[in-house]
Amino acid sequence: MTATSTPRPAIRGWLTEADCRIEDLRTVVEQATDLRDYPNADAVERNVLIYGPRLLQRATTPAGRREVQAELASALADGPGIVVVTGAFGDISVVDRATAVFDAMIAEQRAAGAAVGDHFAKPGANDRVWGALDKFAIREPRLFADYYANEMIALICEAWLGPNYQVTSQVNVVNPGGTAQLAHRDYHLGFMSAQRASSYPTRVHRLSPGMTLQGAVAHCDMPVQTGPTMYLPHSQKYEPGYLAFHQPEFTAYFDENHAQLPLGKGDAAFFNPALFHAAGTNRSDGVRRMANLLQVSSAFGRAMESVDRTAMCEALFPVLTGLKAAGHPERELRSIVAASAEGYAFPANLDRDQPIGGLAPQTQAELVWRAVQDRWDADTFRAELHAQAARRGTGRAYRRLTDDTEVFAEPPAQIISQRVHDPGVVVDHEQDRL
Ligand SMILES: O=C(O)CCC(=O)C(=O)O
Ligand SMILES: [Fe+2]
Repeated sequence: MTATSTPRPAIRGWLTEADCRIEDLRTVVEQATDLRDYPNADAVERNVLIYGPRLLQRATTPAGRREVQAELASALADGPGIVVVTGAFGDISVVDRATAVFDAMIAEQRAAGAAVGDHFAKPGANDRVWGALDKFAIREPRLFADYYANEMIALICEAWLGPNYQVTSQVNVVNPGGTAQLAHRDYHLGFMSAQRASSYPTRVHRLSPGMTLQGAVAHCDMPVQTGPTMYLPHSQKYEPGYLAFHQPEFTAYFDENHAQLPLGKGDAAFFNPALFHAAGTNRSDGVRRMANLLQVSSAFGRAMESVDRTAMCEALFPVLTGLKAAGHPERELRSIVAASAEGYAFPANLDRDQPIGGLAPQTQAELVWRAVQDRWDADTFRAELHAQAARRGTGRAYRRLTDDTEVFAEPPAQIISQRVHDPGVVVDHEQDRL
């Protein structure tokens, strides 16, 4: 792989809509992706890099893992901005069973008459499950664990975002007859009007794509007539793109020049959120085109969706202890924890959660991991988990959570030591319950 060291042009304060020129986009995107720059890729199709299970074999040593991660990150930043991973899910039955769970959620949404809105599609074109990460974990923790034990997801999330990334998931079903979305970029700056995006300085336009990674897992075979996602390779490098994608001239260019690759069930695509893309039109005869969209956020960023990670950890704990007892590989267990627990210590309430003996308070993921390793019983884990969540909360949330008698039934060591740090906060409860 050739390292590109071309200096980027100096950052000019703010972008305006007048900076959006179609010739500049053409210069950026009308280039060929060269397979020789990506030694771990299997092919280039329509300018998109195709990887396969060989990637994981190469990643079994720490040095090999870093090598493939560096290649993936380079493909996402400086290359086409999109990689397809064939066979990302080796066990298709896991995908099928997850599909059944998502279908049940959609049926319930419909039965409840919930109007599930969408951002880039016409009303009725598709079915959407927002917040599908915690809904899935709480409903089917064992299956969730099988799904998110996936090492390919962990490999690429870590490649782009580093550790402690925050997974969120939104299921998107394009129904037969559903028409294509408009070309767009994704969260953060893609989820606002051009006018609003132009109020953020240029350096923030460069920052936004580094804060999330987009993924899509195919839950059915997706030949082109079913409307797999359309992409404009290399478009993530077009600087005014967050303003440009709203303009009809750019939409027209996308419509004429996009790549649309068929996917097999269990394949996945991962792309830079600044890549121009859109769900396709479903011209099939009855295939409900389902993708599980993974929007994964940096530990340092704000994710688009709020996720009840405490409830997820509670639901997943017995599953994790069971898998550990059955001798499951540690890397898979770590992938499950990474996809569910909060991995970052901040924002913290440092009055209550003082990082004594370190730089940061214990994270939720560290707590889960310790509990699994040390075989805590479920009650102890639950009490510690909620006590930690309460400490992170605001004063009012802390009081509300600690009012829960169950949390206080067996006060764990950390709650007691917490009183030493900040006795005032819970003194009433101490009298009542201890
Ligand atoms: O479902 C797809 O193919 C992509 C959907 C998408 O890009 C979005 O909803 O932001
Ligand atoms: Fe999108």
